[in-house]
Amino acid sequence: MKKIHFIMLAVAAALVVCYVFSTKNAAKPDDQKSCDTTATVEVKKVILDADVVDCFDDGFAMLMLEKSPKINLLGITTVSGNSWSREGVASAIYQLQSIGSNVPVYMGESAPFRAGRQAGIKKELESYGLGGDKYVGSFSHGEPADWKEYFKTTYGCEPKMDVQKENAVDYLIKTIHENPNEITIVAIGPAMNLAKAIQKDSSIVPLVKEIVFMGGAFDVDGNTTQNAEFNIWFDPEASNFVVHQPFKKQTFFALDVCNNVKMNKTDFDNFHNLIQNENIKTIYEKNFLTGLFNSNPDTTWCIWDVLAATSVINPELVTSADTCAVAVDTTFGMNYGKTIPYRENIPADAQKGIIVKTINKECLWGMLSELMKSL
Ligand SMILES: [Ca+2]
Repeated sequence: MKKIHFIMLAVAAALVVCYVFSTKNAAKPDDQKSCDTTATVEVKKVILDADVVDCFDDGFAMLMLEKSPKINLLGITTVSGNSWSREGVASAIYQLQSIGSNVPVYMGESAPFRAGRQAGIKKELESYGLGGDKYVGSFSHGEPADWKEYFKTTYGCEPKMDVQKENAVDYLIKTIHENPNEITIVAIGPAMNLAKAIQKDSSIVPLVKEIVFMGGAFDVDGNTTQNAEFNIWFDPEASNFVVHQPFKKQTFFALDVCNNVKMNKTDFDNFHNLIQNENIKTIYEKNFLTGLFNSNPDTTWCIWDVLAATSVINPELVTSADTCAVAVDTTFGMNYGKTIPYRENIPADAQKGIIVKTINKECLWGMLSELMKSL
């Protein structure tokens, strides 16, 4: 009898496994068919650490990871950068609930490590910026006192889910320990959450499978100051601390590759036509890119974070990369936030980083089109 019970139990378990597997794959279309030759689907566990905004570029990076059958998106941790951390919570929750997702959202760090940064930002840019009134992300305005009020004001409705009670730093530590050597961190905002988590518990570093950054400008000019890219510039101290950690693998989608993958008005309009989801379509239309392309149809725009997300989903997207030791200049001045590639005379404490140089653009645009259709 016991043997029969065991066989019945085993058959039932196998059926459940088959059902779960087939349901997951049936629910999510194969969004990389055109450029994916991998026969076996390895489902990666991912935490997305982001300064979330609606649509391009963080928003679509998040939606791509959520929709991909190759990714198990465990959670979103918000951090200030493009948006304040509280604004990012609202944006993430709105976009996720719009596609029927309940991926949990954890509120993260607001302030960069250097005290008084926001108060002195005007003077800083006058001294070290590119000239004129340049983009400073959330430094341009005050942080809302309450994410729910911001949500209601911004989207005109109530959020369908709450932010998690646990903060982003503790969530990162707990989840990495619970999934040793399995977590890929996709870090597409400033590095405060990661730096704080490592400061609190450095034993998580060797347990991370891989960390993938959108950030830096290694062998090209910056986009916020002459030498610094925005994500790194927002908190150079946090970034420098994080890139010096002995991760198994750290990969950078820096301006070196992002500058060469630009969206034009035709791309933007094509994506607009593909989106069926009304909520996503509305925020897509409200995105500043609509005004930008309408006023200047010949302009082009980078899609930074989307490169990191698509390449985590499909690593074959990367067609060339350079490996060298990396660091961030934390000297307050012209080079504050500059990412440094060391190819000789390498400092003893510097870690290796993979700096992506080129990607398969055709494949990337195909993945984006598939995402728009699937929303
Ligand atoms: Ca970002």
